[in-house]
Amino acid sequence: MNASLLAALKHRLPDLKLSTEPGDREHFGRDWTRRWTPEPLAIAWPGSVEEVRALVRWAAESGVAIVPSGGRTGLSGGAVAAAGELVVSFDRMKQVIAFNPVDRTLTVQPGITLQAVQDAAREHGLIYPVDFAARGSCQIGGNIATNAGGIRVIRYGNTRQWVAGLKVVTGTGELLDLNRALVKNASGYDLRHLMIGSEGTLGLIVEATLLLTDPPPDSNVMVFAVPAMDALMQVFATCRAQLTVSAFEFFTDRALHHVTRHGAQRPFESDSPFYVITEFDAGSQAQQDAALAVFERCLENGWVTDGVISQSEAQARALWRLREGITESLAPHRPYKNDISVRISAVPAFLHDMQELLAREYPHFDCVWFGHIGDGNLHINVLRPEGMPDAQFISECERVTKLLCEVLEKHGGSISAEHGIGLVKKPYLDTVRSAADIALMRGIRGVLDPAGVFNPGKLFDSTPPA
Ligand code: 2HG
Ligand code: ZN
Repeated sequence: MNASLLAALKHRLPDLKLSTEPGDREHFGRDWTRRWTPEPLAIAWPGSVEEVRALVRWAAESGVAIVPSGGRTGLSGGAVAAAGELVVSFDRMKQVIAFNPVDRTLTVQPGITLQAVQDAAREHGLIYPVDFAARGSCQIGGNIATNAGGIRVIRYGNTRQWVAGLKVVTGTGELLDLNRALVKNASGYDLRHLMIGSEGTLGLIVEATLLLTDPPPDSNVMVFAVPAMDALMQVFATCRAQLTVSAFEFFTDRALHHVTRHGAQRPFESDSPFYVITEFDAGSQAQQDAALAVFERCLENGWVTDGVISQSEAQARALWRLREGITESLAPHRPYKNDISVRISAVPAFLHDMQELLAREYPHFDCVWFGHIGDGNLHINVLRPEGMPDAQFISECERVTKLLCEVLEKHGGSISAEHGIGLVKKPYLDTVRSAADIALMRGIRGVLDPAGVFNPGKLFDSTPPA
């Protein structure tokens, strides 16, 4: 069956680069979730928009599912191919197509890494401000498909804010040119925004025009030791009132424990239950003085017990490593990940309920908290206790995630802030989206992808549960 399908594909598209090598199937069939066994039919590397269109038409006619593949750094199983799908990788489509200095846009192919986009923007004296630790491996097509967030959302917003135009191939092989990078465009539904965050279920992004902006003034980084959970938001309010903040992140002593064992330098001699890291404009003496004043104010009020301000770019990078290195340092424990959000104003009450829930339900588990607290977005990683079988660990975590959904419901939050729903959070989608919402999403998916080719089984099932 597989052999005849692939023979038919090769016959239709003789120049398409394809592989069924076990190493490729293993590599391209999974993302960072590592929960599913990769079982793709094959990997395809189209080299042009026309090849993508032809490939999609063939898949729709042949009933073959497609898993769009970016850098596969996702944490929700959105890029997993565990059911005989054809993985479509954009590794061969990674060029900068154009830079427009007047529009201040960069037009790129989907397979370009975030790092390469940032570098290309800098070559023109501008920045692409979306940023996160996976920048070297993740691809812009995947960033857009998941509306990726990251560490500077507090200042610059999510990926959505930076997408001026998109070209997308739908499930019938049609090519849509969405918004034409216009600043103003009041000509009906903005389908570009429907594509952003659709997790590869509505179309394949084959080109994106990204907005760029001016680089910020020089910045500094401060890390504070915070003695109590309640003080976190006091520190945040003080920083935000006095400084131009571009990042405000937190992590706990457990996160520090893991990241320092993984090579990061301890910031302070003594321990603290919480830490925050903030990046702020420090181009002028007045801005630097303001940072010192923030530190003193927080110290006087007992909101922080220690602090360090970067004195060089190298030190800023070393401090960032404390936060950016956490995910990698936890990876050997194959954690169960939660990526949740509440409104910023709900963070203090939510933190209390969460702490209480986790202490009650996971007394013997190592739960590591960190994240973008300035955006109301927390990452809670539950580490797999040594020796606990996979199935037991997952079912234990899923039981607690159901309880977590109740807490989220109470505080009006979301089960996914920036990682997407994919396969991992699919069972909980209906706790944060209404039945009417999901029915509408299902309808939209059916219109754009009538044969159900794109990422079936991800986000929600194409037919409602009986
Ligand atoms: C981060 O903020 C990423 O570092 C990964 O979103 C979060 O590993 C995680 O849970
Ligand atoms: Zn994050």
